Amino acid sequence: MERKQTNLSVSVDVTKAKDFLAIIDTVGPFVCLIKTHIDIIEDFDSTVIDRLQELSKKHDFLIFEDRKFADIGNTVALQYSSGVYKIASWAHITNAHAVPGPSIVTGLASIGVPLQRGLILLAEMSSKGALTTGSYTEDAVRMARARRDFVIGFIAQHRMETIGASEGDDLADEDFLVLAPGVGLDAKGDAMGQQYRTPEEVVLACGCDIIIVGRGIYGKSDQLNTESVEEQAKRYRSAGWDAYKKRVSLS
Ligand code: 5BU
Repeated sequence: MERKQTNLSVSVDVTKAKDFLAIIDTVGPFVCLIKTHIDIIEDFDSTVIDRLQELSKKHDFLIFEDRKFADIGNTVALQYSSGVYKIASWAHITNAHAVPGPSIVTGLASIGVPLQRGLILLAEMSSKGALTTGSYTEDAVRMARARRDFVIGFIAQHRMETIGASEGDDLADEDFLVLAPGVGLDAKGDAMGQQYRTPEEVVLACGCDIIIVGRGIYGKSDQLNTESVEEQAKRYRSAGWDAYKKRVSLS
């Protein structure tokens, strides 16, 4: 983030490998992180991963597969390491629901720690009516604190620092990343329950670190317009980074 002066992560939710790679090559210079849903690519084969890894080196960004694991430890270890996608072999970061309890982190860590991967826990979701509130969020934060060798942060809508802390907990050196999806400068939501807030609200008012932006950058049209993608990436990058600089100058 510091090296490239950006806290923008682009979520590349398109179904054709060609569009997927074209968007990443276009936004690459402006992001710290590319977020993928690799299972929505219709013409997937292993060359897509080779190319994605090349782009990660070319543009200096990390890869985050938004897999949202949610099963028992043994199953998630298999899903993370094996199958068609072999996520652990290429995704620097992945994420998991807290719903199965600490065993999901144990299962994923058995694969991810030896590969120096990082895990994000879902503490709060952006969708309307999400059940990730109150004691659920607190327990997700406690699960993260218990595995700081592997859990590097949260998907959340607010800073999580003091949430779920008990008296006597030493939080002084705690520095979890907070990644916020549901970010848009032009729309307030979509027709399927997504809710958008601006980078200013998310980063400055609520203390999140990284903004995750999908359709705000590449729109919905079938025709990819790389000029407009580049323009939007620059726009979100400066909105996100300005809000971040303001926040750190206040703290
Ligand atoms: P959008 O096009 O900016 O709405 O895409 C948001 C992306 O973030 C999309 O890939 C979702 O799967 C992802 N997401 C989210 O929107 N909200 C959440 O709480 C989580 C992930 Br977790």
